[in-house]
Amino acid sequence: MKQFINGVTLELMQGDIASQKDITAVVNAANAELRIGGGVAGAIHRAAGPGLERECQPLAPIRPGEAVISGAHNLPNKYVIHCLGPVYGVDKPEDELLADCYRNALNIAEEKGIDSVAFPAISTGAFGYPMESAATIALKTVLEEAKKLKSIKTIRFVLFSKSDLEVHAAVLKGIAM
Ligand code: AR6
Repeated sequence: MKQFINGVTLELMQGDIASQKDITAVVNAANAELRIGGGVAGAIHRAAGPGLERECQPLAPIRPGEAVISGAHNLPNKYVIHCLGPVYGVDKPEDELLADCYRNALNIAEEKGIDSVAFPAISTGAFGYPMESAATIALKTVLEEAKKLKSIKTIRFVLFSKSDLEVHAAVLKGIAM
């Protein structure tokens, strides 16, 4: 599914965030320590190799809502943007902290002149954020930010399961109407 806003293409697809060959910066659903973990962080660090963790150590720890950028090492991308999502029910206000992740990631990408960014569904795995609420925040934030973007031309959401993709597609349709 694709949508065009202000010269930016917003794409929703099912897939693995660690194998987005045509994307300049992939976003990591990180832990505060920027270490290898499970889920997205595990997939990204395994594909990138140990150099990614080494490069990230001076940047850690990060706070919920914060984003930092590193090289992509053995990933097929140029950069990784690491975002710490809120733990649902713990880090408050969780809706604002989740929106901050998307906003801060896009701002960092703009500062670097990056043309394409791929996001996973931050906080919806180990951190327990309900998929539909998280999708609404993520997509609304990205649509709002898209109006101001200059260098970014493609924003892709890479969702792990078919049902996660369907939830995002339904939410996007609801927002776009
Ligand atoms: N590609 C795309 N999406 C994925 C992938 C993948 N390879 N693997 C999982 N997902 P999570 P969080 C989906 O747990 O909730 C880690 O251990 C997954 O189904 O990766 O922000 C870190 O070390 C879910 O929908 O991130 C942190 O401690 C979404 O990506 C903590 O988990 C996010 O799941 C971060 O938790």
